[in-house]
Amino acid sequence: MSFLKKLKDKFQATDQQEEVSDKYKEGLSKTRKSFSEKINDLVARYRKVDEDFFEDLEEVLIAADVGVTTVMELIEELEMEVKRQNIKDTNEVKQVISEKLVEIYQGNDDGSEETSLNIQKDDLTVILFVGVNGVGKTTTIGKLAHQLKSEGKDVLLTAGDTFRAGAIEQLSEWGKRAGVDVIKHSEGSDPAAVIYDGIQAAKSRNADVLLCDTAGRLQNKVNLMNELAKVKRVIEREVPNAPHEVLLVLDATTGQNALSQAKTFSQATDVSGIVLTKLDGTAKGGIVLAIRNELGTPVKLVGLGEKITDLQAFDPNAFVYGLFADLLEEE
Ligand SMILES: Nc1nc2c(ncn2[C@@H]2O[C@H](COP(=O)(O)OP(=O)(O)OP(=O)(O)O)[C@@H](O)[C@H]2O)c(=O)[nH]1
Ligand SMILES: [Mg+2]
Repeated sequence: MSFLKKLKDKFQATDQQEEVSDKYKEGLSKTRKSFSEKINDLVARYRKVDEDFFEDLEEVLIAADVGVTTVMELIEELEMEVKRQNIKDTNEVKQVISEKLVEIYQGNDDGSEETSLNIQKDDLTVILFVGVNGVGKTTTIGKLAHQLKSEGKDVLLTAGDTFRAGAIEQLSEWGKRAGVDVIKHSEGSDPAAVIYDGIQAAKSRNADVLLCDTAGRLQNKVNLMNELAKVKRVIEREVPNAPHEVLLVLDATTGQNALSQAKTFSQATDVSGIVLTKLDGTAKGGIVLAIRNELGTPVKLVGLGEKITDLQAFDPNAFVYGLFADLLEEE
């Protein structure tokens, strides 16, 4: 059975799986449309798999923001695989591309272990969200709070962005929507002190998860990085082995710029995972692969829309299925 057919079967096996793949399909519709149009166009133009075909394929992948380094690797592997399987027909290459995309993402293991959030079973889990302004930190916290709460977890939020006017209010609004409490101080107060209070509140209430919002912009970048380091030290001091996750939020619509943000933040703080937001807003969803492959940091969550339910645990298979779903219908 072909790889894509296997994916299709997997995502139609249960209602739950189908719901996940529908979310991905919907969120990735812009990328899929542009991607499958181009791939179909390629396959129609080239009957034979030759060097020119690969050159054009390279361009399609680069245009989808897969990232030059990743594309080079991918093309090289595709060429080898095509030779190994003695593939002549360009139509058959679609299968190999989809298979290799999942492989590139997962490396050698099945990848499921490292994409899941490090949530403690019996103790408090502290998750710190970092990222430049406007990428979707606060929104993601609201969505995740909703998700964790619906799994029966006791969730608390803390408003560590005391810099931007309206930031505390915005988090409070998300707290209301998700039905969870928010620990906050007034605008302009010390973020580390708010986070400290959040931790004490979480401990005294026996909360399961504390989600910490932070500012995306301060007077300058050095201040921001220093502040994040300070906040992190407070968390480390107050809760053993915390923060359990430092999630760097990146906006998929900013393309390769997201990669350079990731490098800056990784230098200042140990980023344990990436949240890639606004995948629904771009035709260049290939950035997921570039991030995974070039930074080596796992993408743990993806934002596929603005609604409270539009956050998904990252699943490379669902992602690739979301990209190729149209090509599959035509077979
Ligand atoms: N389409 C779409 N929009 C999103 C997604 N995630 C966040 N947004 C939007 O992005 C905008 C910025 O989101 P915020 O959550 O305020 O971003 P932030 O990182 O907290 O920004 P600062 O507080 O300024 O640092 C909002 O309009 C959100 O609705 C997503 O997955 N898809
Ligand atoms: Mg915010």
